Amino acid sequence: MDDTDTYLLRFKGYYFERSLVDTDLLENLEDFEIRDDDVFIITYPKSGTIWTQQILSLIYFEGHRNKSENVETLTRAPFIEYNVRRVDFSKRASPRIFCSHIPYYLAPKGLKNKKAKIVYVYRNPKDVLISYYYFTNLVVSLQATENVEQFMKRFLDGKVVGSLWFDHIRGWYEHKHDFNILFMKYEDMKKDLRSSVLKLCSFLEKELSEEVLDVVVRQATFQNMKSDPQANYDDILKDEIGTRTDDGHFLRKGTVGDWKYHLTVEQNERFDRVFQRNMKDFPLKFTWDINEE
Ligand code: PPS
Repeated sequence: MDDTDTYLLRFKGYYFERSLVDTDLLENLEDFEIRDDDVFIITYPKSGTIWTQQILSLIYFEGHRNKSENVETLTRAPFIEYNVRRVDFSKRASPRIFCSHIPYYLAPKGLKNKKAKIVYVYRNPKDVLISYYYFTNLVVSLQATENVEQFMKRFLDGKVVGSLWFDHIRGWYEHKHDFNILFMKYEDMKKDLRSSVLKLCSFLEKELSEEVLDVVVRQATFQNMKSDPQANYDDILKDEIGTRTDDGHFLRKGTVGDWKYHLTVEQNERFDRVFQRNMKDFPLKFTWDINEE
């Protein structure tokens, strides 16, 4: 473990959130016991993690859909590295859903037998940047910055939880053949949630009736999640993570292209140059604007 930062903990070249990370788990991550029917949601921060947690919780658990069980998505689909509730994962019933921001090279080796499934959700990095800027200013466990410029420098230096966005997505994509992995794009989910849920169901080998599918789609919209205490993380934010102000939310805006209201022309061009340098020849295409085809 490297001790260089108040907010960040560097482990094997990757930054974790210091105050929340389970360091024992990190040391033993490679040997974390994987079951064949485990499902992992893997993301770079601010790319649609809690949205996907909610979708999978709705797909898998009837008690989540009809709210007969009062269980939050974080309990249905806990982070492995941020096990804030100190759950004994080995005692969880199957199928287990987990989520994580880990890079491909820290993945438990049991994921490489390609039985357990991974859903990797990605989002255009300019929206990630803006979402992350607001989030780091909101939660006490992350370092605040004075303006977008300051945060953008950190982000492009990879001096944030999740390290460099470019490395995260490239790493997982270029090693996709080592895993049983589906790539989902945030903007596609936004554009057509129903088709995205169907795509997920097909990968997860879950067949839902039309009525159940309707319920999943309805309960996974931004508006419904925002007002749903089971899904919106508001209590977790307030009681377990801690915020600097009272008016911030995990579910902030949930749109595509918010970066246009925040980046100056110069910042945008600078971002584009770094993006081109890092992502040229990268096969996945990104959606920067909701009006794009
Ligand atoms: S975290 O902290 O890494 O777990 O954050 P993460 O959940 O990955 O990302 C948070 C952003 O996802 C948006 N979000 C949604 N967008 C559209 N529809 C739904 N249902 C939804 N749920 C969460 C959330 O609003 C954050 O994006 P911003 O742009 O900040 O609003």
